[in-house]
Amino acid sequence: VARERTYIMIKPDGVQRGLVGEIIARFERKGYKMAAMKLVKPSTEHMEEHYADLKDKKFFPGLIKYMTSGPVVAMVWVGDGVVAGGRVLLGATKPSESAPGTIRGDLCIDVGRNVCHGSDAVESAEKEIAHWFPEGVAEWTSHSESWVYE
Ligand code: DAT
Ligand code: MG
Repeated sequence: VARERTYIMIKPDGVQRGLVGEIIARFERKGYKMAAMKLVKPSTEHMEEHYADLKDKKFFPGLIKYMTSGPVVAMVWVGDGVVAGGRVLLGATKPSESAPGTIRGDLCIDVGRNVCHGSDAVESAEKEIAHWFPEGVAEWTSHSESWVYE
């Protein structure tokens, strides 16, 4: 399994509901390494670009309105297989289908308020990281490295 980076974003409902620490804690305790984090209130244009693949969906206008309704926490996490592994921590898109124990399964009810985003592939992750962190991300070695990986 290759070392990867993924883009994780706590959505405005996650910030408003005080779930920032809870969500970050789940990525930390899994063993993933944080490489970037910032609180931002994104513009409509910036969010439309992030979700460009969904622009023809009927829920797109509502999605953009929701996602620009308050600040989000933008993050980059690093680890072996972190793109798929991050999606496992998130759970299924629809909270009604997300397993208990996952972020969405435990913390939300409505697909239109599903608290957290995670990239769906290595390629989209790299695109999203460039979109949200044009300034680049931190390079650092975690002291846990040899305790998380063989
Ligand atoms: P995911 O966020 O799991 O990658 P996605 O990329 O298909 O899912 O959709 C992006 C977001 O759009 C999703 O987190 C919530 C919203 N969304 C998806 N399907 C929806 C639907 N049927 N009704 C309302 N919002 C929806
Ligand atoms: Mg998606």
